Amino acid sequence: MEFSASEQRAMRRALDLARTPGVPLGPNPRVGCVLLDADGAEIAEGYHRGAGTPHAEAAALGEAGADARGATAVVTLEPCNHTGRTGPCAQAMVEAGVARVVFAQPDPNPIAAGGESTLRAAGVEVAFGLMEREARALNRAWTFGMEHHRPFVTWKFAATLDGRSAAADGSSRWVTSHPARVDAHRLRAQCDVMLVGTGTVEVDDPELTVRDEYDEPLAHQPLRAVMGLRELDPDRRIFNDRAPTIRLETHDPREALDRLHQLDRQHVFLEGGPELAAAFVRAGLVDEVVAYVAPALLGAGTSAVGDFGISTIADTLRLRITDVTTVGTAAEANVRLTMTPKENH
Ligand code: AOF
Ligand code: ZN
Repeated sequence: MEFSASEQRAMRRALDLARTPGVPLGPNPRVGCVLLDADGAEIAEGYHRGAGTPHAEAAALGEAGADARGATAVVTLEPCNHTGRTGPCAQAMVEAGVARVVFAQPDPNPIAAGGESTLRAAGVEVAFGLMEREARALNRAWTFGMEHHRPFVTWKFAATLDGRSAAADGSSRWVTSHPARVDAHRLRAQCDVMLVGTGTVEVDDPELTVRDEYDEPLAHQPLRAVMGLRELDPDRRIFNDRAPTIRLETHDPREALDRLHQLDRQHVFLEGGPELAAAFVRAGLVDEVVAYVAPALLGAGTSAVGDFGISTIADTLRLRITDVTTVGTAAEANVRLTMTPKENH
């Protein structure tokens, strides 16, 4: 499909708008929209500010008013076709007299999809696929959830060079450096649930809140979830009032993810311990691995992941590296490896 230079510029702007800091994550996607006049000049723009607020298209149409007649709408996501928390955007565009719609990503939400055909049926010209990769990346977890009917799972761990997350006596504070831990909090903040096993709650007593570099909790906290059947002391820090916490009383990762999906959660940050990680790996339910590796050796102690059923080298679970970054400097330098499970041939 053909896109003009002004449409390309507008899509870049729409992607930036969608990324506006402070927009709450999930359960809705991040969306941006720019309206252009017949000469390709910008008339109006809008972006989505979180569930229940107007969609990006509605915001832009509202700003444009009567000027929307004959305009080209450039949107990061296919305009919706449903009446949900707000009205259908495809219909609103038709009514406003929009002449052409360019969108990046087709809507993977079966309830909202169909905007393209509604627009075409009303005589609006439609083109899509412009910067689709960027748009999908912007709503990676949301898109994944729509397509797989479960949340995206990032398993994060911190380990020494020999893959250990705790010493032989159980002590684990700290394996990685302060900058690496601050970086992990930044990633936590991008998820909407942090998951640990009952064993980790008992042994490590993590608070599992998201904190800034001064160790102050952020205003918005993801949900905390504890998986497993063991009874837990209600005085554990994870049950404090700094963030909501739920219990997932199962040992089955699939069941836990189903439950989180029902709760509209899209991105699970799996934080340990080794048994929980092993259960997810064994079930094939890890979609991304983020490993913080410290240039340190323990020689004994608990490894980051427990036994998940591999006994011979030919069966090694191999991952593909998507990013390697050094976090911190000098004595505080650690390496962050981001990986995806490689399809076994
Ligand atoms: C958004 N913001 O800017 C656009 C969306 O929960 P609702 O009723 O507001 O509908 C959400 C669905 O609408 C969403 O899953 C997506 O398919 C579509 N488009 N959603 O939250 C927007 N354009
Ligand atoms: Zn809409």
